[in-house]
Amino acid sequence: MSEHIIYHIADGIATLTLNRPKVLNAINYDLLKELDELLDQAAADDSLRVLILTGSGKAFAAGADIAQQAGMDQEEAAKWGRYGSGIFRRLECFPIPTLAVVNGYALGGGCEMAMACDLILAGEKAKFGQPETGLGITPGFSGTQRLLRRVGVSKAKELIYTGRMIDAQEALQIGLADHIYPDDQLQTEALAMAKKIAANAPVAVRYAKCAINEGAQADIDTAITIENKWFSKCFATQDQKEGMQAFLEKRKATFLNK
Ligand code: CO8
Repeated sequence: MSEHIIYHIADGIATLTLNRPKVLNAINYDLLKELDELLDQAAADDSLRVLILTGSGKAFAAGADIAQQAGMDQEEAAKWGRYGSGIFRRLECFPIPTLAVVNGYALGGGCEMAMACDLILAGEKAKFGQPETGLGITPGFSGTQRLLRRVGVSKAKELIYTGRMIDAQEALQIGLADHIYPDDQLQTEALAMAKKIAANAPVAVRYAKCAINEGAQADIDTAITIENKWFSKCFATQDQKEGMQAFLEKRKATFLNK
């Protein structure tokens, strides 16, 4: 039974809602542990096509729990940073697509969690930032590394040095957020996108994620070879046969996830 995260499944879409609204969903050890366990559960569920991560109340997550970190020594901080980074890396490599649905503040560890998802869909009132330098620390859940990969080195440096909070519009403009929707339509639009993804061949979607994630870490020649591996593997699936046959027969494909 989860205490800090609400887990809901419908139509092949799992929604994880961070649920510590009184502290703006601040990320503590128990919440991360629950996230890890729920990822185990979701990974074992063959019926799932998309995973959505969102927050309850007025925040996605306003960062790691400052009260829990305040008394840490260097060794404890290293351990805590590795723990969070490990779970966020797991999220980044999660086999099915992940959508961060940012309904409010995504600060510090909250922004880092959103960046570990494939796409960031923001409500109009969403606010992003890495305010850690104002607390006397650097980002510690891989934010220095993922922010620079999303927005470029100098913009990442500016945001981290100043700790400046940015609104959804600016996040979209610099490539941190991928879409903005009116706040009251955010969850509906996110579900609509998840359903669109879920309607495509599940194996092909998973392989596409593998190709992009693996290729993003490689030089272009290696990356092209990586793509060829995943592309050709699709031709060993029934869904490739079905997808192409359905096109030729002018009917809707029925994918079997194999
Ligand atoms: N941790 C703990 N509690 C928090 C956090 C947080 N990150 N954010 C908000 N809260 C609590 C507040 O203390 C407050 O509690 P209480 O009601 O008991 O006083 C409650 O949530 C509501 O917050 P506010 O009253 O402050 O709400 P406002 O609407 O006035 O302000 C803000 C909203 C601007 C979001 C403000 O709460 C804020 O600045 N929060 C902190 C943001 C921040 O600095 N985040 C970074 C945290 S550090 C981090 O994420 C590092 C990640 C890597 C860790 C690895 C280390 C090794």
